[in-house]
Amino acid sequence: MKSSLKKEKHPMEKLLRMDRIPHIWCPGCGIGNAVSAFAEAVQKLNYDLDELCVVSGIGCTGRAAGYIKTDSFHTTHGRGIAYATGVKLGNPELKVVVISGDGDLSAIGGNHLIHAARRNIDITVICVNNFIYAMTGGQVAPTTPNPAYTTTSPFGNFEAPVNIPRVVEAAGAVYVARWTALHMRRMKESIIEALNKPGFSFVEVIAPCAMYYSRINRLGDGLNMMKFYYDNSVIKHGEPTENLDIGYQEEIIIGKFIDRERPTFSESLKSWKEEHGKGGEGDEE
Ligand SMILES: Cc1ncc(C[n+]2csc(CCOP(=O)(O)OP(=O)(O)O)c2C)c(N)n1
Ligand code: SF4
Repeated sequence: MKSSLKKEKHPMEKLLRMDRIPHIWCPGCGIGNAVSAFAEAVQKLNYDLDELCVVSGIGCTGRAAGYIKTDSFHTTHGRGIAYATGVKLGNPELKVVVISGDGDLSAIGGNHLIHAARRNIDITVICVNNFIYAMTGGQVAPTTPNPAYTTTSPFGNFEAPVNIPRVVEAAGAVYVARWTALHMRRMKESIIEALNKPGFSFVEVIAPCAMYYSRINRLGDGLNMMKFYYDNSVIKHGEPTENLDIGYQEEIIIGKFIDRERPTFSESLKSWKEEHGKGGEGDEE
């Protein structure tokens, strides 16, 4: 007997590598929301997919590049931004986006994060911050609040957590925003703004790791955590980034904090060349 079930098309089929679905992410994980918001932003902007490149490092979030149907790179741990910089300089016409985790971007990749923002490389970084190294079993991360429990902080974390928006602002990012994984519409709009912004743009997404962070801290399932983050966040556009520290189960300030102009790396390079010639002052041409 023929099945009467109609095979429904996935609404994002054009943007996702459907042959890789089902994805690896746990039920209740917040990474999918960030990827959905990104896909919706790309759909809304109507990009030609040949003009877009997505780069990720390693980690659960780092798998994002593998599911998006553009040219993409799943790179080494912490090196997504370095690869993205290379891609952008090799083909300045491309829109280059990095989607990766807080550990990947702010720990092992922290140096690249700072210097890409300083140079104002024209890329957009979407950082899924779940306060933990999830893929490797829930170790403490630079973002872990005090005194959260992790597999490597069994008595609670006492190290001062990094405030990533503050770091990227101080380094020179031209666009900095933060949302929670349930702020789907605002997250999408923010990603659109970031993609449209010439220079280094950064969107942080506060998301649950339902598997490790929530279990060891007895915070319920992923949906409980997402709802908690949503209900306990307050939108404060333009808030100074020094006020954006995140405490353990405390209020989270979200919004658009930085939207400013600086010459991009390519613009600076072009004007330098115009002023100094091909090889700078010592050029003997
Ligand atoms: C050079 C190197 N060091 C360590 C690892 C192990 N490793 C893989 S993913 C990861 C952390 C990922 O954490 P995060 O970026 O926060 O991503 P999440 O899994 O939480 O999304 C680590 C330490 C690695 N793959 N390569
Ligand atoms: S381990 Fe955590 S971060 Fe990784 S897919 Fe599962 S819920 Fe998401």
